[in-house]
Amino acid sequence: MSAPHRLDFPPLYAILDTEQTKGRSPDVVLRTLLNSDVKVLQLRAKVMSPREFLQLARETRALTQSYGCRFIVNDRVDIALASDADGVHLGQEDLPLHAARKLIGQKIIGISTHDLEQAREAEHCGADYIGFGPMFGTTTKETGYSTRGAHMLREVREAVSLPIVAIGGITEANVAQVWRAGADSAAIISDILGSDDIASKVKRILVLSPS
Ligand code: TZP
Ligand code: MG
Repeated sequence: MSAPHRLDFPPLYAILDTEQTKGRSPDVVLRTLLNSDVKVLQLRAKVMSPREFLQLARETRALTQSYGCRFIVNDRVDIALASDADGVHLGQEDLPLHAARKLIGQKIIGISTHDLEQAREAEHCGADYIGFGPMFGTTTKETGYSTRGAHMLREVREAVSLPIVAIGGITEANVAQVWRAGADSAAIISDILGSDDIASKVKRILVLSPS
């Protein structure tokens, strides 16, 4: 089974990781990202209670909607549904795609992939997009995989027609490589959230983008 239509992804896939904001409130960071023309945003909250995560997801839903920004919840189908997010992003150890699809219906499901086989499987099982990485070295997440690099991304690009969101160690300095290798979108956490001036950082990245 494959997804009915191919989603259009903007060049930058922003991730609001509540652990990576350098002490700034998620709300302030969210508003900055939205004012910087971010058009798809994932909320990643690894240490919040489900209740806090849901509260933040509801606030994020309201604000992203008013900016015309797509909103994806990381890991949690229940929170994606309860906050009326546009979709959910699932890793290889999260709820399997077929189970998530039963629950979430036509909403977006993105699947993290790390090799060709996982990418093909995600496409075959009806994912709406895949994440692929880690592209480069990252300390934000212990992925258990060596860096994939532009060469592997190109192979995946040739093998699947789903939108690809590249992730892991992507920065202003290497993001162009990722787009050139065929990623529809680049997901970036630390290079953006670690910046003292998030708005300028996002603008500089978007200026580099092909579209
Ligand atoms: N999944 C694969 S690598 C990664 C995730 C969530 C971390 C990306 O963070 P950064 O800081 O952009 O390398
Ligand atoms: Mg996950």
